[in-house]
Amino acid sequence: MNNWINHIASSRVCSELKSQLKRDGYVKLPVRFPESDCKTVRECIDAMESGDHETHSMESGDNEIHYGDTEFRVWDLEKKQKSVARFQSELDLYLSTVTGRHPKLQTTLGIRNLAIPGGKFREGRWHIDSFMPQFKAFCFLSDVSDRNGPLTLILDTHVPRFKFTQLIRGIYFGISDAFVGSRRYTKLNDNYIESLIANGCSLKELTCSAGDIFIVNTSAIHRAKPCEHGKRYALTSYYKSFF
Ligand SMILES: O=C(O)CCC(=O)C(=O)O
Ligand SMILES: [Fe+2]
Repeated sequence: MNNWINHIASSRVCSELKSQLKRDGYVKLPVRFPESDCKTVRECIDAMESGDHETHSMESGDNEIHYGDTEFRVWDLEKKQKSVARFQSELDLYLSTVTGRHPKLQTTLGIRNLAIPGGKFREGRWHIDSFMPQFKAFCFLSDVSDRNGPLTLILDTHVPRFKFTQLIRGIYFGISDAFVGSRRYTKLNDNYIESLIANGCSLKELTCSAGDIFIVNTSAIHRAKPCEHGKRYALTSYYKSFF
């Protein structure tokens, strides 16, 4: 066990974490997932992808592949892999202590991104997960540089004023959503993102070391930056609203 609970020092730390999340739309936790566990889970995700489920006592199914073969996703990993189950119960306990609430986990996604073939699959990645605040924990299982696909946020796009302005401009929802069967905000136009940047919005790439954990309000505009080199592995914990 990592005994993260011992790290929850004071109510001062808890309120700093909460106010950073509110202000910036993300916060890095002062606890980490140990490297030996990161390695076990990386190997597990690789084994799932190659169909070697027996070795890692995994079930098949629940897997997805996107962007050619470069993004592999496995859902409900907390139900299938012991280190992930332990990670998730410690994280839940940690977050309930920090927030004073009981964040309800929906699922833990394991994800692996490989370098994209030259020029392909770069566009159409920016989105928000929901209009209302939504919180996810991202635990990166490998070092993340600006070249292997950092989670990237557009700062200050989680604040209500920004969101309502985009709502009124018809950026997030459109009448056609009803016919198309998906919301406009699930795929934002790359030219729109460029116009935000030209108007002074800043990007924040969450580069980090293996084992680092972030809580992110994914109602901010974000994407996984296309991976140019190497690989990136992460666990993503989906929560019902908290904080
Ligand atoms: O994997 C990532 O870096 C981000 C993916 C994403 O958009 C999400 O989990 O909401
Ligand atoms: Fe997302």
